[in-house]
Amino acid sequence: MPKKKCAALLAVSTLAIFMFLPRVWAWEARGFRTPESVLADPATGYIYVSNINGSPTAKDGNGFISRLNSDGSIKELKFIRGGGAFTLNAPKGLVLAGGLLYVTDITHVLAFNLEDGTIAADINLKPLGASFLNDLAADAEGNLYVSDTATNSIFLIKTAAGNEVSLFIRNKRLRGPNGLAIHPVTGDIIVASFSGGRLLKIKGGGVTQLEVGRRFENLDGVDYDSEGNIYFSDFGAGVVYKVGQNGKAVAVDKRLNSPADIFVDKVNNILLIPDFSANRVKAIPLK
Ligand SMILES: [Ca+2]
Repeated sequence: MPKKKCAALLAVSTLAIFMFLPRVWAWEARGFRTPESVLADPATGYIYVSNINGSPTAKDGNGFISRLNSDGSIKELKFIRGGGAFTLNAPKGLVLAGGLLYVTDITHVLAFNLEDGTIAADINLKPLGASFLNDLAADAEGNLYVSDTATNSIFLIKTAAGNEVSLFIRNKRLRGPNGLAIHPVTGDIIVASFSGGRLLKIKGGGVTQLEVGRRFENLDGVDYDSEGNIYFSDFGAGVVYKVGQNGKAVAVDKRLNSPADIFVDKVNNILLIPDFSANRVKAIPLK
């Protein structure tokens, strides 16, 4: 084959390969300290990771939040850290609402400005009986739902009403409520039960089971993709599952130590997984 023709063919085939590759490659970021939760900001592409750094219950003042670029490279390992105006002990669940980054920290929920990481609010839920706050979910009205794994409770913070706090539900059937998500169609609150190993649904003040085939070990994170499929993590088993339209749970990644509060990045169509005891965050392109 003539050299020129060969080069042209090579160029065309290379282009074809790139056209059929997913837009975002799988990546793995390391160097975290007990990463619990992750989210990507659709406006900027930045990824935020909460680092407990030590025991999930220790009031040790050493927790921090990392900021990553969208390719998984670490921009600032300790973008937000305590000291001075506020304390971060064991930051866990993350959610964006009203342009702020909210994070749970044992008995408090703190809000931060995304640009510079400065504090915007420090909400104390201890007077309502909070003892082990875990995940957060936000609805379109700026209501934040906050799980308390230790007291089988979910608290409500109305950000549009000056961060007014109340008890949303306390029910033994929640069995260690951990991850929270809001159903994209029905608006029901979906709960990952850590002790019960089930996905649950809160509707009309009652708790029902979401049928996904079987009981799991210790469920932690839960989220939806843009097609309404559920993803959830089994912290105890080291597996992340997807539940498709047929209602069956299928493993997406089995090679994890302890996947915690996962996140579906709907802009880039990737699944972000904080692997708690492995001190890493994995990104997996979704099909
Ligand atoms: Ca800590």
